[in-house]
Amino acid sequence: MIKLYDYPDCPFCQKVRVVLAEKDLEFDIKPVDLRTGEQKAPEFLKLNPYGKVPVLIDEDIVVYDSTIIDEYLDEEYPNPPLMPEDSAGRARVRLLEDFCDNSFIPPAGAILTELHKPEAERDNEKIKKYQADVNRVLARLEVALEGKQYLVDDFSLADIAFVPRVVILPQLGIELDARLHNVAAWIARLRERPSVQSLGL
Ligand SMILES: N[C@@H](CCC(=O)N[C@@H](CS)C(=O)NCC(=O)O)C(=O)O
Repeated sequence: MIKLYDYPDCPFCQKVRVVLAEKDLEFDIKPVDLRTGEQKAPEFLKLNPYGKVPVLIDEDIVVYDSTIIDEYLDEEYPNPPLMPEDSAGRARVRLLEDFCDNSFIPPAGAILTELHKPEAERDNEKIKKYQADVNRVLARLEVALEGKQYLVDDFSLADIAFVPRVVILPQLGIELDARLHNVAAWIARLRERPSVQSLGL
């Protein structure tokens, strides 16, 4: 049985859970309490020297880093495929996953960190700056989605990378710009998928 070392609110763990659900794979959740620093315990560092979740164990294979885990799962359990068949398409997926990790997840996470603080301690200027960063990413996705249902060919790991934060835009205090029709339709399409619904976001 596959084991997933997981923290419920972690967007990287959520990415992996969507892939497991898409492939209808059974797995055991091993909760790691990031608040008590369990991820830096010697036993956990043996699994992932970076001391971060997610970590996936499949029989005797230990894989960490959500993007690498998702590709591992797609190769090991190819149905349904979540990567294009051609290398150019796969490169486009990887570029978008990298863009998501570098430009989307950090400002979205920073907004949540501020919003979790008591109101008097929040830095509203910071929140506005990070919301502007998120909106810039959404504008770029609008262009990438022109004439398409999903970011690269069929539903893929590129879409999954964005799922955890794109489905909680209202919680980030972001109202989607009415001009972003492609993004709005794409989010609605993502929300229809049982794998995305299984996150309970
Ligand atoms: N690049 C990694 C990032 C994983 C990551 O940053 N996980 C966070 C939780 S969302 C973590 O474990 N943080 C604990 C720490 O850094 O101590 C991935 O994609 O899996």
